[in-house]
Amino acid sequence: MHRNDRMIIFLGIIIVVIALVGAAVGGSPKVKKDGEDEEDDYTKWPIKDSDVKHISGSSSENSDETVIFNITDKYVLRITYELNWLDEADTTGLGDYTNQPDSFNFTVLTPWEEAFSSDNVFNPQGNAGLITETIEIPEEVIKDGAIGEWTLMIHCGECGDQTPRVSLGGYRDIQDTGNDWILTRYYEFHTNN
Ligand SMILES: [Ca+2]
Ligand SMILES: [Ca+2]
Repeated sequence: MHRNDRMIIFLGIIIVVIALVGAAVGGSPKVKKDGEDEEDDYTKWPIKDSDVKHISGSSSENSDETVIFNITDKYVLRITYELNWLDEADTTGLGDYTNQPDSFNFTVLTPWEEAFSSDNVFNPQGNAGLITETIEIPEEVIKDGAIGEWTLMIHCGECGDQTPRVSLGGYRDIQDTGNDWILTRYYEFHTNN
């Protein structure tokens, strides 16, 4: 073997050793460690309440409306959606009517494409209706799974008509064709800001 060949092999070995030492000391393993620290530490960060968002709308009897909320925060723990509606007042005057209850339900489609459906709820006669759904974010998607679009499908079901309190005089039901509503959203998340 020539002296030059030995020198080339020697330099080659030196380069490989430098590369291996460099990878062990710095480079990608260090970046991964930072990521792991953040994953471990977020549970120690304070829990903050998000702002409260309201969207109002209106539904016809037996129809669906879609509402989209966006989230940009990481480490969301749980998110709550509330649907409120107040059936129109009983009609008085020429006749005396009772406005029978209306019904609603809603389905939440998460950014990780899981669906949660509420019960179908009738408002108590003469009082506001309320449906509350709180979704706990699964641990495997807690880092950033809540980021993105949350789709709410609001279903207005049967709407009870205004019925005469006394059926004398030929009074007929007054049709109730739907209802206005307010959808509210808020959530809790860990943050170090
Ligand atoms: Ca009604
Ligand atoms: Ca109504």
